[in-house]
Amino acid sequence: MTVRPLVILPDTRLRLISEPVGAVTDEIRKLAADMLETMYDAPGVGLAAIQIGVPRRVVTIDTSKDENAREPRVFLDPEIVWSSEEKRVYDEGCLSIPEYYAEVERPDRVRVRYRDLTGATQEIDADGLLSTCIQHEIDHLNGVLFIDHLSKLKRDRVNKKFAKAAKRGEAA
Ligand code: K1U
Ligand code: ZN
Repeated sequence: MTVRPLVILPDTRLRLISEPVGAVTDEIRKLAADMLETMYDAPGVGLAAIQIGVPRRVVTIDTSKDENAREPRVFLDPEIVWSSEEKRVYDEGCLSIPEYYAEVERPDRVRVRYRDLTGATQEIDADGLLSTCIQHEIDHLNGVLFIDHLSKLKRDRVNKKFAKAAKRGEAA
């Protein structure tokens, strides 16, 4: 397993719509393993393949609190099939927008259909951090970033800060 470099704002690859996985090949299994390694190394609780520059619909998540009891999850071609009317606000971060956090409102609970690494179709009912995280990751698969849920003023500020840092070749 390999830790791969993260794609950082303003890299335009973050705006790509990722392609469906299709058949679960060794390449997809290696991609998922590298994503988990990269996510744990960051550290983060989720990762979408485009965040390591691969435009495929693969997501990894581990929202367990205990580092010694990891619960790695891999979602292939995930789709939200139901969302609750109730909303929840969470102070979100993003490994592609380092050290910036902001409150985002999303559905409190979602049901997600996906395929696992055996190719079997599964459904999961998610609440709490898992719900927030999987919605954030599915947004990445569609070229959407959490800053897109903020006011234009806040989003412009973040985009400017990261564009400036990239120009100087620095971290924002
Ligand atoms: O997709 C990403 O950029 C990963 C992101 C997922 C996420 C976090 C919080 C709310 C929604 C989505 C992160 O993992 S940011 C880092 C983070 O939250 C964290 C890092 C270390 C320990 C615990 C959390
Ligand atoms: Zn993110």
